[in-house]
Amino acid sequence: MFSTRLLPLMLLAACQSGDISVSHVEVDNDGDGYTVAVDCDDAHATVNPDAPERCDGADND
Ligand SMILES: [Ca+2]
Ligand SMILES: [Ca+2]
Repeated sequence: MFSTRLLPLMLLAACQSGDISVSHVEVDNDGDGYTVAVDCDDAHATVNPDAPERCDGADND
């Protein structure tokens, strides 16, 4: 009975740590620390939600 009570917890832990199928929103293509879910330009590391807005015509934040 000990193992049957632990099994759901083990499956849950495995799902959280090893499932990469749900991680497309967690991909950080430019490596700036912001995933595609929050990074408005995931092709440029200088563009992220914490980047200062600069007068260069680009939307830096
Ligand atoms: Ca990024
Ligand atoms: Ca970016």
